[in-house]
Amino acid sequence: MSKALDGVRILDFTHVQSGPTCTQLLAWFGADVIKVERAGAGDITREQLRDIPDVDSLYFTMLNHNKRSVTIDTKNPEGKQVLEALIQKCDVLVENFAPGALDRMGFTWERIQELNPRMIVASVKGFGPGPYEDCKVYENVAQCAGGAASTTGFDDGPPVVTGAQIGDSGTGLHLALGIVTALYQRTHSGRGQRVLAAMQDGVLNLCRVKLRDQQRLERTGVMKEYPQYPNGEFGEAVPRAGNASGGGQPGWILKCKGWETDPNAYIYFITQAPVWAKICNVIGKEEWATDPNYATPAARLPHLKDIFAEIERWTMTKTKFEAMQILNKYDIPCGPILSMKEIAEEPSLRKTGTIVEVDHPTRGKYLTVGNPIKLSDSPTEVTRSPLLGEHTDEVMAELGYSPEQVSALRTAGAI
Ligand code: CAO
Repeated sequence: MSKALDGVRILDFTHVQSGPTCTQLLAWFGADVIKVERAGAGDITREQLRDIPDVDSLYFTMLNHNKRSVTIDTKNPEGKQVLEALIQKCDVLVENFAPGALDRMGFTWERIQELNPRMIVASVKGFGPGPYEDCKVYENVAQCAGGAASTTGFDDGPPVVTGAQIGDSGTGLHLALGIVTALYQRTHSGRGQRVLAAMQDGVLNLCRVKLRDQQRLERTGVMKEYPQYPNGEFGEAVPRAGNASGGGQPGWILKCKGWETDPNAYIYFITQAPVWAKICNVIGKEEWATDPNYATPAARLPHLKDIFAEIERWTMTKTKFEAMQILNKYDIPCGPILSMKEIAEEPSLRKTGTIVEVDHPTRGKYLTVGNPIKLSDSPTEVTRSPLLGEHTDEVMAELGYSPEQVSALRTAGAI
């Protein structure tokens, strides 16, 4: 079956996490992704957090599926020529080097345009234009600068970063959308363009509701769905909301049976207004359904802490899965806190290809997260990440280099 991005060639100049997430998605949609790596070393993540000596790390293998790898020294004059040939042949160049690195290599936007006016040049940077534009940035820096950390955690503790890689993988996703949008525009404009996804912007986009709350706070001085209400103080900025779900549907994480020994024996429980009477029935507080202090969402807001304490008395008598089963019968929104172990072993995620087992020549079998976006006409088949330089000869031949030329370039250290 054909793939959505069949025929699209990507010159993948990405490393670490943000850029590789983006190009991996494009590869899963069918693009031919040619990853250019530094000869001898490659993407630094190949050797980071290794669990098997001398074998590409899971960090690398899980971010670089379905790609080809070529090694080119882009600071070597002959290596530069190979890169120029690739620029002429590809549709998109994706990079996430530190600011200015591509220019220092000699590949300014103007130079790339000269080589290939249809080329789309897509970049992840830490910050957009402004005071921090020259800074190098990693995941947690972006979470802090994008507003996530100041709004995550509990009121009486420090800012907290989240396990979800919203700075790296989140920005990679944003960039992928920018690239396919630019490819679409090129179908009628005939021109390439630059696509920039700054990590601070990507995180802030995902924290949109917190900027909403900042303005609500400034107008009213209080936000009733926050745990700071009714007893705590609100300051000038959006506070950390703990596990509150916000919106009109208050929620919290509650202990379940076994919580004393299992750090994940918890459930997320939402007191959705339309099912309030059912919640009261399930937890044995039928009187709350008609009590004016509890019957309406507005009346409940000052009592949320007590309400969740009461619900927790019930959830603590059930495992998280038993509680899920009972609550779902009544359409009460809730979700178990799943550990990574439970997720890895979940048969339904294996069935949909969201968790995939991949075989690798030096590592053997390992689990990875497959394509989370399912297209009915463009199925994803996850194939292993390439070994360093595995496809150099193949790609050089496609670029028109003879075996003798390839061998000479190798001797010169260009590839
Ligand atoms: N051949 C020769 N040189 C190469 C090369 C190749 N194939 N590929 C890269 N290089 C060179 C670059 O030209 C650059 O050289 P100069 O500094 O002399 O210009 C150098 O390698 C290193 O690039 P870098 O500065 O991007 O790498 P770093 O490890 O110092 O920084 C990072 C890493 C991630 C902080 C930085 O790349 C960055 O800020 N990127 C943008 C934001 C981003 O994506 N962050 C997320 C990272 S995932 O957590």
